[in-house]
Amino acid sequence: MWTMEGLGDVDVGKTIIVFIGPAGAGKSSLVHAYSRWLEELLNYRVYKVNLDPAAEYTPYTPDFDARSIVNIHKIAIEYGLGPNGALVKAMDVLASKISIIEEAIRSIDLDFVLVDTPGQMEIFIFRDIAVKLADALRRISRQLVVVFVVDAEVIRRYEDYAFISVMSVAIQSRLGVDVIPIINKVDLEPEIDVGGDLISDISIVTERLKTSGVYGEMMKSILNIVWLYSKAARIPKVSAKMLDSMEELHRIVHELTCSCGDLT
Ligand SMILES: Nc1nc2c(ncn2[C@@H]2O[C@H](COP(=O)(O)OP(=O)(O)OP(=O)(O)O)[C@@H](O)[C@H]2O)c(=O)[nH]1
Ligand SMILES: [Mg+2]
Repeated sequence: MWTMEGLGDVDVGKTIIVFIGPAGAGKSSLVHAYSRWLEELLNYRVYKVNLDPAAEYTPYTPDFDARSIVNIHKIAIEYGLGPNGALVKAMDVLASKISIIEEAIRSIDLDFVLVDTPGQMEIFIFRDIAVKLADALRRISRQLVVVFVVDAEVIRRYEDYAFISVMSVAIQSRLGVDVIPIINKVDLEPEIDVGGDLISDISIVTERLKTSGVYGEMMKSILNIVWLYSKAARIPKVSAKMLDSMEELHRIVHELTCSCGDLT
């Protein structure tokens, strides 16, 4: 432990990775796959956090589980809410109990903490919980990144790549945390040729955008700004199912958290 001005005690040993992404993109599967890869291949000790109170099933066994402090079924009945309303309420209850989550993560002495978030990404990201969680995690460790998981089946055009790049930077600016976009389920789309290595040259992406006119110009301008500020200059293409390219994800996580820096 060491002290950094304004942040109090900061644990330099713990790397925290928060998985955010649209419903069904593979966040929980990635927490499972990446934790297994870290544990079995590199002998790291990994703490798994489930922050989805509505999860019926997780492929991994959570070490900390939001379902132990928020009961979404009780909330739905008590407040007379439907599934989305109950999840919004559950997220707000969770935000009010952030100190419990913070204390649980702070107190464990492990190498990695992987945090799984709810499928309804907008309910997480647009509520207080996301900002409070980022603040709490920053107090615990400065080795903190968000992985923004997108399904390979929705990345078909360079415009789609542009969209996820913009989303990543938007999440980065809301949470104040570096964001790594990743494309999951590449086993279903092995021929995908958008993203990956090509994006290390922004001009390739902007040249291949098909959108013309004012929206095309807007997209190019936005991409150039995004390029200036995005932290990860590559988008790893992985498969949680096949445990494919976990090392590529790990390399980018390491580059962003170790202050050693080559992101190109
Ligand atoms: N083919 C393939 N399927 C995958 C992969 N990763 C996840 N899946 C499948 O995609 C579905 C959704 O995966 P989850 O891990 O539950 O995704 P999630 O983002 O946690 O979903 P929610 O929390 O419900 O939003 C499941 O049926 C997974 O088995 C992958 O790399 N390849
Ligand atoms: Mg999930």
